[in-house]
Amino acid sequence: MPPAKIIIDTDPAIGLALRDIDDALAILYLLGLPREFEVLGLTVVAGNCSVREGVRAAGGILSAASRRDLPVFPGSPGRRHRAGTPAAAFLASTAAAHPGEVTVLAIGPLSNVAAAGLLDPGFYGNVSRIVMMGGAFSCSPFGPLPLAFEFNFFKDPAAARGVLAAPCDKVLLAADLCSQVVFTRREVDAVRSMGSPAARYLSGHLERWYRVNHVAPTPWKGGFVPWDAVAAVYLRKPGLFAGRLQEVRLRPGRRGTGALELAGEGRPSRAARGEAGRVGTFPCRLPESVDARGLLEEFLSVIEGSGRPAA
Ligand SMILES: [Ca+2]
Repeated sequence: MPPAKIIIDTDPAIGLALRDIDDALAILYLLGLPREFEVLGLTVVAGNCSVREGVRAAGGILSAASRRDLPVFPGSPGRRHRAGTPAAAFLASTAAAHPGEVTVLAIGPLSNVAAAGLLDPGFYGNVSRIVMMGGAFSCSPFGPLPLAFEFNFFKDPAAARGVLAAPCDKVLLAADLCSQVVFTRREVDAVRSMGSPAARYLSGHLERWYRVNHVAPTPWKGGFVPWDAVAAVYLRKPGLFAGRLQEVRLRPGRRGTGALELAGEGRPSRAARGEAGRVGTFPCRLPESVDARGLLEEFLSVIEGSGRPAA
């Protein structure tokens, strides 16, 4: 079988102080599997970093994987997703050139993906599916508050809504699911002991990010959540996840926070009733639990070979 075509839409911030490194983990994982995944290019969106910072970080990640041949396209600089970016044009034209074949792995705010949908009304019909990391049902990085929050959807709620409403197959890896996986001292040390180019590149970044999280008041103890890498592993090992197709919506009145709810959950608020026609519910495949140990082992086994020349 030929490798599956993928575009990774990303906000890679690795190398910037106190910023998450999870996009780099996801990208290096997939680039470590060239027989299974053909990464056609990276599209960069503002989120964890500016577009300019993200393009620079993407270059470093591709160098670590010996894949500087891959194109990187700058995309939307912020909340107002603009159709006229190189990233949106690449997403739309590539999907159109390979109808039904391209998976979009969206691991940043959804501005670029939404922009591609505006640029080409056929975009969502052309993609194979959109696998996105975003939204939260009850999870919050701010400790034990009853306040669901998720960064990717928070950064561009209009784009999130647009992509959730897209008429194509969608897989939603929400923060609640991803936070079942914690990258601990054990995994940091495992990467440090590896000799692959990807592992050597990641080792210092993992150590720093681990230490930042060790003192941060997050609800997950003993390490950090490798958010985007969870979504990347889903592409190869969906069997590690359990879930089903569900009707999802942005929580009425809280649409700017990335808070989600399942359709029919709870009693509709006055705001929800008033907005019923506009709030909408959207079918998404929704993994709800994951074999965290199996996922980490899978991730480590691929990183151990990532960036080595193909045999
Ligand atoms: Ca990201």
